[in-house]
Amino acid sequence: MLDHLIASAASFSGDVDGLFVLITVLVGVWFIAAEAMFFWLIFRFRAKDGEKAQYVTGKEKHLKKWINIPHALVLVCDVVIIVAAIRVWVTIKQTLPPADRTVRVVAQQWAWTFADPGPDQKLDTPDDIRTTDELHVEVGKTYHFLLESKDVVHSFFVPAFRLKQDADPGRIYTGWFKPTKTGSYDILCAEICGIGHGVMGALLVVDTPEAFQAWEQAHAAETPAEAASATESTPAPAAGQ
Ligand SMILES: [Cu+2]
Repeated sequence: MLDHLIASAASFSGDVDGLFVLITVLVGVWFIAAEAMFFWLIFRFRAKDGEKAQYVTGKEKHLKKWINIPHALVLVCDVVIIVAAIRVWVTIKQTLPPADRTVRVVAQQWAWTFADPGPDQKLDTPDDIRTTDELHVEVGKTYHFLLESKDVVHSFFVPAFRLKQDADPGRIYTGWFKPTKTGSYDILCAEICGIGHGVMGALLVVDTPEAFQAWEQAHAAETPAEAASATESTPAPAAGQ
């Protein structure tokens, strides 16, 4: 709905935009009504020659309705906003649709590192594809992310997905998203986390299935070699220790 301002690239980003528009319209209507009433009263009851000013307390019944009726209507609007907000919250935060793929997202001062499960689709295996400041995902697939922080509180923020989740050290948060539009989108840190907070950005690349497969093959090919050479250079623990 707001994708002419900022790309809307996840299955739930339209829900967040809908909520944003709903709140803006409801608050906007009341703002305009209140300001219009305010200026009309100023104009209508402005100082006039021969007319004495009067003090109106608003306590009389016929005046009180000007407070009570708008008050009740504003409360109805509040309930509408709360119900709509809870529905979106449940979709994004309380629901975990089955994953096609699970990635790990690690925040630290001041970078993002990612682990894609690689061809075997399992994390923490030798064919994992580890990247820094760039996450590749496939369009139309449901992803789970396991979000953690190595040091302080960060926040995983993908504006195009309308997704934001704090990362606290010592905890692993599981969340989800489903990219719906290919392209490159920003990943930002949305929690002040030190001097490098402002430059703690990364790129989220939503690939077509073909492009993702090509990326996976290219990187999975180089990762086991690196892993193998790393294993070779690590001295084997001495027997008995
Ligand atoms: Cu941060």
